[in-house]
Amino acid sequence: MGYSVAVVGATGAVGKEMIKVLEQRNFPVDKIKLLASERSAGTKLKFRGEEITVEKLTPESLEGVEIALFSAGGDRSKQFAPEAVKRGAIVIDNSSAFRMDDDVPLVVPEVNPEDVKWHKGIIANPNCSTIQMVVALKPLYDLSRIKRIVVATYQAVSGAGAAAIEELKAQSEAVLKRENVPPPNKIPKQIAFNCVPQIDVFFDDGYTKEEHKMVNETKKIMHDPEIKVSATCVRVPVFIGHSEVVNLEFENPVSVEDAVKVLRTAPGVTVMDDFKNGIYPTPIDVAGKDDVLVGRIRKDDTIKNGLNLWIVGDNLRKGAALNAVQIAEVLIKENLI
Ligand code: A2P
Ligand code: 11C
Repeated sequence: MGYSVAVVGATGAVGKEMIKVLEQRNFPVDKIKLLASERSAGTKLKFRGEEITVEKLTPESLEGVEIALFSAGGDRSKQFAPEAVKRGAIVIDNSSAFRMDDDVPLVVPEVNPEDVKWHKGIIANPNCSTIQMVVALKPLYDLSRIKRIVVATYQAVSGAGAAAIEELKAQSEAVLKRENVPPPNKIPKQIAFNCVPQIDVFFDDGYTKEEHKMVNETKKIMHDPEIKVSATCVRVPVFIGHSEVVNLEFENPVSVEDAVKVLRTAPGVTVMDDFKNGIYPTPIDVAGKDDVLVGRIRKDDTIKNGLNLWIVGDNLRKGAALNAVQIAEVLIKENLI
């Protein structure tokens, strides 16, 4: 038996990946609805070889849907997720609209799958940079509580959506052809051949919204409000794959050997760490992969119980579409749908 599934934001960078992941994982879909804005209504996208017409997202378009995967931006989620729930759907929402609500679970299946049980219609999918970090940190946290995380990210443009991918392409072509570079639009400064230390808007404390998300979401997913997180988020000219430099301070000593050992068997993690042979992951290695790749695992001798790591994840896949579909799979496994 399958389910009636809707992908909301089906024409976007994450929405398209959701369709692909549903196909690739053979998710039990009986009926699929592909919803987007009026601009895309009438266009066709393929699902399992069949052409499906994209419909305009309206409250009525959500009628009969059992599982709704939302990735059409926070405003659409705020407006339409309650409409889907009212009509009997469970919403898995990739936006930041509900993530910090007390009655909405924020779930990464490798870390806190049990939280799906208390959902009240909406389950939030965390931010991509948070997801890949906690997938790699949970097995280490289980060795010894992590007291403090200092993270710097190197985030791909696809995190800012399909238009940002086009922005990097167009700007890069213009630079190489020595033409006028199209002005910044989705990314606040020129991203071609550049790095931009601003993702999303600034808050009054000088940190960006993306940095706040990494702090707050990590505490909620890890069930540890005391964990200290200091984040700096940077956009880099990469199409797919977020990278993170992560410095950890543990309560008790954790050796490099123990960290590698536990990460080698951790769900959703692949260790690529052999510096003597030049082995470590890069975004190109992770694009299209399900696992988070971890390398450069080494001791930080400047603090008590410190480790440094390099974590790379496909932001559209584990960072968004795959994690959302995995949440739906947990719901099915737990008979919650
Ligand atoms: P559309 O392609 O019709 O604009 P991305 O994150 O890659 O920019 O994608 C955003 C997704 O959200 C797209 O599928 C986009 O549809 C969808 N979207 C944007 N605005 C709306 C809206 N007002 N109603 C429904 N879907 C929307
Ligand atoms: C980026 N992490 O790379 C952002 C995109 O809260 O889901 C995801 C925003 C979010 O731009």
